[in-house]
Amino acid sequence: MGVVIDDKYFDKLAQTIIDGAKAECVHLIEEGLANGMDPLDAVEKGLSKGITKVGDDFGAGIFFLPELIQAANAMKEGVAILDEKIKASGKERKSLGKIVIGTVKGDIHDIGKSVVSAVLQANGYDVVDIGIDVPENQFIQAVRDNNADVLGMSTLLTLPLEEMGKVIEKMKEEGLRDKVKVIVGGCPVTQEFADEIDADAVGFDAQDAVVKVNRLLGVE
Ligand code: B1M
Repeated sequence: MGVVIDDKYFDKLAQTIIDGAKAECVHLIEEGLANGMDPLDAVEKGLSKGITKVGDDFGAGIFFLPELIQAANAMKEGVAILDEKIKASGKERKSLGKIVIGTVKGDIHDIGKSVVSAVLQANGYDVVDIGIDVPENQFIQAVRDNNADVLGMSTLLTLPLEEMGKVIEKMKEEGLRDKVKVIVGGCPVTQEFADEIDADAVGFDAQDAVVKVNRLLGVE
């Protein structure tokens, strides 16, 4: 009998992240994909649920840094396989626009940003992912070098939030702000904060990022 991809299957996937069980995580992903599992569902209904629980337990002092790192390693390995599938699921078509994306200076979280990159790519955008801990000048340089339509900035940490505002101010000084749309995202980013720093949009998850970018660029 074939494997059934249902909520129970996604719960099992989530549990591999909580357990930091990389090999089991990869096994379940490969088995799921072979049985028709949607790769974005696997991220959102499976892996993300697991890592959110780990994050909550870490915040509550139940889990410590070694467990967080082990869970993140399992998550990263799983997401890498799924990102490739998500990108490949995009239909071949003319690029809808160019997006430079990165995680701001002071922050090394890259999983969410990578998922957002993959989903934007699958939806027809040309994405230049410039990585993590990206300083202001590197964002500006990448926007210029790539003639970007949109700049995307991510952070999961409260302290580096101010970096997003600094990049936007720099864009204004360099005469880039009117030419390039800006979307920000990550768990501490709110609509109020986006308005405050003069960003054009906030993405609350990967699919929402696509909706917002489509809207910013007038894509139907
Ligand atoms: Co860190 N961490 N972490 N961590 N970590 C959080 C963010 C935290 C909330 C955990 C907690 O305390 N409960 C907390 C932040 C507290 C705060 O500042 N408010 C925290 C902390 C404190 C830290 C350290 C400081 C811990 C320490 O060293 N003492 C340290 C930071 C070091 C640094 O960056 N300078 C640290 C380190 C790490 C690891 C390296 C172990 C690992 C990251 C591994 C990696 O990325 N390669 C890690 C992890 C895994 C987490 C949690 C558990 C999960 C993050 C994740 O990958 N989520 C996280 C708790 C949590 O989020 N619940 C936590 C899954 C991912 C798919 O979702 O990233 O939210 P997410 O992305 C989503 C949306 O936010 C949105 O779409 C994505 C897809 O749906 N989105 C965008 C994100 N960016 C977007 C951009 C957009 C649009 C949408 O447009 C451009």
